[in-house]
Amino acid sequence: SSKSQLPYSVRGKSHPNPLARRLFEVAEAKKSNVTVSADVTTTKELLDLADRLGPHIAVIKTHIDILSDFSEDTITGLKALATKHNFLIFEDRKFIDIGNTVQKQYHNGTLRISEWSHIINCSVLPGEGIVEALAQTAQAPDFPYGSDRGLLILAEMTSKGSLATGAYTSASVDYARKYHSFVLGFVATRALGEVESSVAPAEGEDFVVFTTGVNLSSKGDKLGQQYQTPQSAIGRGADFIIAGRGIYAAPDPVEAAKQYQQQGWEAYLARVGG
Ligand code: 5BU
Repeated sequence: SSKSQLPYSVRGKSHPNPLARRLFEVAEAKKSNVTVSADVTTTKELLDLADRLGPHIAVIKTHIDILSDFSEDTITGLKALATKHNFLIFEDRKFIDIGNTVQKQYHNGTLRISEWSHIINCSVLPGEGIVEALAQTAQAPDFPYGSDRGLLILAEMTSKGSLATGAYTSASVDYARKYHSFVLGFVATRALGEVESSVAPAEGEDFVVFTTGVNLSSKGDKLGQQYQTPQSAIGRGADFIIAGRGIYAAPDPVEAAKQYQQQGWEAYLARVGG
């Protein structure tokens, strides 16, 4: 956004969304804009990774449905570590269905995502109703988990041949603007301020951009993933960089997390001129 030249501390103070304020505060306090994509398959590995990497990350991104042993202990453990290390939790569930179904997938159900995940994401392929439905659930007067919940719209994807482009990406911006009290921003490969939208921006609009597919040592994988470096992602407008295998599959994940933290932070400082 046009705000991407401003320090996180400034954006955090003026942001209308309480969860965005918290996100910027966490980044500033820990000097980290790293989200680790903790794509491991057991609760023990997930909690172990979260505890070891916790000091170096702003957000942990989960795919909770890839765990072979998801249980109450997964939730309790994750929540405790998020408090211990002051990071936020982002379940990369990519909701993509009619409003009535996504409300049930988000709230209660087997995975109880609304109970423990601060940030969720959705595709706007189904149209505006998906955003409306998720906002309605999280902003209901009797929603039990308070106001620290927010949505990222999946505006672009990093995989080869992604169809999340053009009119799809424009609609992502439209719905973000229309539901800006719940939408924190986007998962995208760049800032989307210039994307054509049929909805006018609110005064002081400041969407947060998360960019996946960040890796320091690889250009991609054999299944179509395409990588860029922290410098490149942040230069294109990422506020938070998301790295998975680059960190958790490194010989020493803690050292790798520190490296992404340092490079991500330096690229951010260079962007804000500090
Ligand atoms: P990797 O190991 O850094 O390639 O993992 C990338 C993670 O980000 C993984 O959890 C994907 O599901 C996720 N991802 C992505 O790679 N590209 C996208 O466009 C989106 C999510 Br959205």
